[in-house]
Amino acid sequence: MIILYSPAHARHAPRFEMDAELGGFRPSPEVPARAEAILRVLRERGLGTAQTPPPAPPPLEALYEAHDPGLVRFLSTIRPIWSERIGRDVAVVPDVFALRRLARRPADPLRQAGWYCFDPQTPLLEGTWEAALTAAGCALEGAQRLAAGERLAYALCRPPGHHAGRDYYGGYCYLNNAAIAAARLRRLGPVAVLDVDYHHGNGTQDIFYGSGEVLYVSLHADPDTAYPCFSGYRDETGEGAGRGANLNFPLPRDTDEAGYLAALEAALEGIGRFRPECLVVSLGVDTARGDPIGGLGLAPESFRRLGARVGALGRPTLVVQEGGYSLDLAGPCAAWFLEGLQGTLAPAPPAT
Ligand code: SP5
Ligand code: ZN
Repeated sequence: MIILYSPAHARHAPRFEMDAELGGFRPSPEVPARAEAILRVLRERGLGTAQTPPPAPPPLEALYEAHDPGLVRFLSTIRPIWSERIGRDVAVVPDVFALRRLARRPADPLRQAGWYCFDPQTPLLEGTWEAALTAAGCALEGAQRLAAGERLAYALCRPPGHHAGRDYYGGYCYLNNAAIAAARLRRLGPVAVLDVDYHHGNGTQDIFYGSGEVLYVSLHADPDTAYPCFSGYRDETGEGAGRGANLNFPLPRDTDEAGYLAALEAALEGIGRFRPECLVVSLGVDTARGDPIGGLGLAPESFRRLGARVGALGRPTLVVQEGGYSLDLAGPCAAWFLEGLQGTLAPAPPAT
């Protein structure tokens, strides 16, 4: 299997995050060891090795398909400005956030942090931009491979992407890797994005909310009790040309494998009706039982059955890594999913 991975992800290594439930700081769960653990297990299981040389960063125009140039400019330039103004090297984390009702973007780059960022858990560190850019490059390269006729590619992206919107970032995400890939694939025909991360992909939903060419379908923990807390409800179904092209399946906290598979059937039915040319899967494995920040009732082997069901759609598929925070579980869960998917994703029918 094609595995797109860049060691540059390790340039982004957050150490702490603010945790409201704890009332203080705790070690960040979104660490370089996550991607390394996943890659190691894929290699051990013979699923493939990372491509060398690693994918190059994408051109800016590819980012602008999913993001506002103002966000891209902010992310790529703020670090030295921030350090210079504060007088030492500190993480870019805002302490005031715009609600964007009768609000306008401030001119001061330090104040812009609170305009673009929506939570205090997504620091901009010295290597963050480089890591985010190469993650987007991995996803985009995966899209190019599908465009060139491949049936399956896996982009081992880190940092993840699905919480990043057109003009905001947060939830450990800076650039929306899956959305950037989906925007590229849209040239081939209608695209479906299936998001199975524990958390609702508010960014991806938002980016394509008014688009009838990209269907967004998400299974996630009920936003009434889970991050990102303010979106992911069933009645969010798209707007304008995108009306009906957004499907949310919020799940109760105690959802087991049977409950999950039942929701997945409904999600796949929605995708089938849309008749996409190709599929992007936002693969978060933070749904695994025992994940430190998510966790539904899924065992590692459950992911093989999920993957097999998704593969049965029979469309060329790009899998993009999102969350999954247990260093022991993330590798096996991703591997099972990809094995299941590969097993049922039939080779392309011969051209006639
Ligand atoms: C890509 C992705 O999975 N982003 C998730 C970002 C979640 N950040 C907020 C986590 C807060 C979790 N607090 C729960 C503590 C559990 N004991
Ligand atoms: Zn997640």
